[in-house]
Amino acid sequence: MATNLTPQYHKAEEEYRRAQSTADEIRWLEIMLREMPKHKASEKLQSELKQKISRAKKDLETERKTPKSSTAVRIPRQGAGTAVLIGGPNGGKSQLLAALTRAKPEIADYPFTTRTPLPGMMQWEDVHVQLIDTPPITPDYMEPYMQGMIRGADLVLLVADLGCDDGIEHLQALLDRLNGTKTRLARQSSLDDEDVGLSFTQTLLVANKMDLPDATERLALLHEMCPLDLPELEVSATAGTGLETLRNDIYAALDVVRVYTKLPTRKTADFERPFTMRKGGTVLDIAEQVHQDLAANFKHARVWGVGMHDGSIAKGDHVLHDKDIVELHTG
Ligand SMILES: Nc1nc2c(ncn2[C@@H]2O[C@H](COP(=O)(O)OP(=O)(O)O)[C@@H](O)[C@H]2O)c(=O)[nH]1
Ligand SMILES: [Mg+2]
Repeated sequence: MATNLTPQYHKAEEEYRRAQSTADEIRWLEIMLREMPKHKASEKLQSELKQKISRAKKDLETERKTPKSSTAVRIPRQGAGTAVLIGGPNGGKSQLLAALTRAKPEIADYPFTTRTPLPGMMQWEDVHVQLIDTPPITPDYMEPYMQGMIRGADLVLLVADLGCDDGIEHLQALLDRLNGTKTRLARQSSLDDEDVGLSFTQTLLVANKMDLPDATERLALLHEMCPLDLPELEVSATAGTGLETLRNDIYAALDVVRVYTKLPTRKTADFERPFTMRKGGTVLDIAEQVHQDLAANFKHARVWGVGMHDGSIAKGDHVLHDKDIVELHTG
């Protein structure tokens, strides 16, 4: 793209992708338009954005005329990122949450044991990732809040049940169900350029119950019956196989770096509580996380880590790396 888009624009675009209501969509689209540099090269983008805003406003009007009961279920984001477990009934979503976190979901071999979303925190080295267990998606029913949960997540763990012959059918039904919405699964999170509100969330296919007989044959059949362009991992939630790799893959998919902060008055950094942010994030992004005032009054930082001589001075736009140590100075 020839247009130079600001970091604020990209942030607004990311929020727009996660938007869970039409009103939210409009809000972020308007910020994107405001942040867009106004010159010849961006005219096309500007007019596209204006069209999206006017279409979204029409949608909002229609929604207001046909009010639905409130459907949003919001679980506050916590940790380095959020991964949502979804799947048909009995695939082992709750078992996976129990195996990867300290949460204690109800696990049973009959459908709809899980009725409300349940979060748990998964540890990865010295950081935590939020996992959310959810009720099943079936041809007859999908909880109205599921779309918002998927859109808002950093990662979806699509759980396939390879322990029984119905597993493939369940998976196909779930995909059909989602294909009827503006919330879809894909290799990478993105927004559709043309279709307003069509949002893709990065997904990992978790082939579960690989300990059971015929699971391998069923997986081959799954590939044949519903070819998915998704990275995939074979696990057994009960036997524990593949779970270490799953942990690593979940963390890696978040694409974050850890940064430790150090007070100027202290000799060592606070290694207990790393801050995390998307790869490519800067010293100023960390300052904002630590405290608004710190970002507002930021003068410079000293950085220990990749490409920096110990404690050398860095500006706000210095890009940080995993395990860098930052000392923030205000003026
Ligand atoms: N053999 C085997 N059984 C599993 C595995 N994961 C889950 N289960 C069993 O499958 C049933 C459904 O599990 P649950 O986690 O409640 O499924 P959910 O409906 O997707 O949450 C329970 O009886 C689990 O013990 C697995 O990897 N192998
Ligand atoms: Mg469950």
